[in-house]
Amino acid sequence: MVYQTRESFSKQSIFWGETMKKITLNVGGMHCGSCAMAVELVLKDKPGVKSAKVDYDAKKAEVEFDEAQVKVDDLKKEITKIGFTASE
Ligand SMILES: [Cu+2]
Repeated sequence: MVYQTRESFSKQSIFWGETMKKITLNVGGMHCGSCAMAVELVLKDKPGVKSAKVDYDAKKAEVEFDEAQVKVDDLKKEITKIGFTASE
């Protein structure tokens, strides 16, 4: 069955609550809104990332992720992989 039981759903929620982290990264090298969009997309694509919001004007990326699945360094790596810089 593809349906999730109520039990497994609540377990998952507890799990998320314990290991969820929200960080803001400084992103360098963006020169327009589509750069920001590209950064946002690679972050969102990363398993374990719950949400990603990149502010082009502020040059910052706000990422909510599950520390049990993905590390800050992995997120930074994804950003540098597509040609930008990332620092905490
Ligand atoms: Cu651009």
